[in-house]
Amino acid sequence: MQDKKMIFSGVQPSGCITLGNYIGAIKNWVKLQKDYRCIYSVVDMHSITVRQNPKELRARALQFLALYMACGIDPDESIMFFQSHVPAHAELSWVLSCNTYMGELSRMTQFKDKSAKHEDNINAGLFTYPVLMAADILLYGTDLVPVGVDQKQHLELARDIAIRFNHLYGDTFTVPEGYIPPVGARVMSLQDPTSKMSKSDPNPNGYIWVLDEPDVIVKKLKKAVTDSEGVIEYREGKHGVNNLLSIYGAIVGKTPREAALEFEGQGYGNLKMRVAEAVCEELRPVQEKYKAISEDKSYLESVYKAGAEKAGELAEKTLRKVYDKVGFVLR
Ligand code: ATP
Ligand code: LTN
Repeated sequence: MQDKKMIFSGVQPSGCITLGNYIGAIKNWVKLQKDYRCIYSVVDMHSITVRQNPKELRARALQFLALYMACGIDPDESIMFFQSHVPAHAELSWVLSCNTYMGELSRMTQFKDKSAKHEDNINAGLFTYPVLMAADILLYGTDLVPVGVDQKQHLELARDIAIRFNHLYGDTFTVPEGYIPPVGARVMSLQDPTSKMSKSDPNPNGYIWVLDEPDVIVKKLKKAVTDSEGVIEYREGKHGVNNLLSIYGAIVGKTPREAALEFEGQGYGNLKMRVAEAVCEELRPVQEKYKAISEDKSYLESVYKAGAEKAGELAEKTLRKVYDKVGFVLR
């Protein structure tokens, strides 16, 4: 067990878990949990970089935990916890922020995108968000971080911070690698297939929620924006069709090009229906499991409490090492 490499990843409870989160991240978390020591967090501290309704945030965080399990994360195999339950995340984040440059953070595209979207609330947390993410990863000696392609830049920053710290203070952190899936690393919005499917999209037709009922999934996919060519091909410029082929491919285990061959000569209506069927089929067991798990509040509590305890122990060890290295008097 101790020889296995470490994995850390998380999703922020800032909306509903979408098909993008599922295909780009969580589906791979499940695959990896047999061969790695995995830690999967509901990163609630990240989500308050955007204003949240406190009551809804609490309910959503619990829902996320239940959904992680419904998607197949097994609490006997992987550690699951709420980020806010392990104080070492905030503590390490402070030390790392003193080793991160303003210039580096200013280059982050997510900061630029989110500050444009939330002009009334460009808070310091939104700016230092990637430092907290680096702390999440570096606390656990993480080797591999399974994420969608939008997180590549943050991951590179986490690597740079680790390398810099190791250079300044001596070998302390494992330098993590990203694990980005070959298909489905960037599921696009169904309404605007040039931008990524996002759980905080104000238009629910842009995303599929993993708990959407089958008829809603069919409706959203029927409305998906395509093009006027009427030809099913995977190629540059066909954003809508490419997206549908990628979603289908990620689910059935084909490349989008292979999927395109399967639908050659058929119409968009048929493609949309086949994608809808595949998505419904994939999500049906998740939805059934979710129903059972979410009703069992004491089970959920036992999972997140045990998770925080195990994660806390590992995190505390790293934090102590870091405090020692930077010259704090040890307790
Ligand atoms: P928000 O809209 O609030 O920024 P989000 O939907 O982008 O949220 P995150 O919590 O930022 O979701 O991401 C969680 C994980 O899901 C990350 O690994 C991220 O890379 C992945 N992910 C998010 N959206 C997509 C997408 N459209 N396609 C593939 N992976 C995605
Ligand atoms: N920033 C990520 C969520 C996240 C994360 C992490 C992912 C926070 N901490 C650590 C991987 C590892 C996002 O998807 N927006």
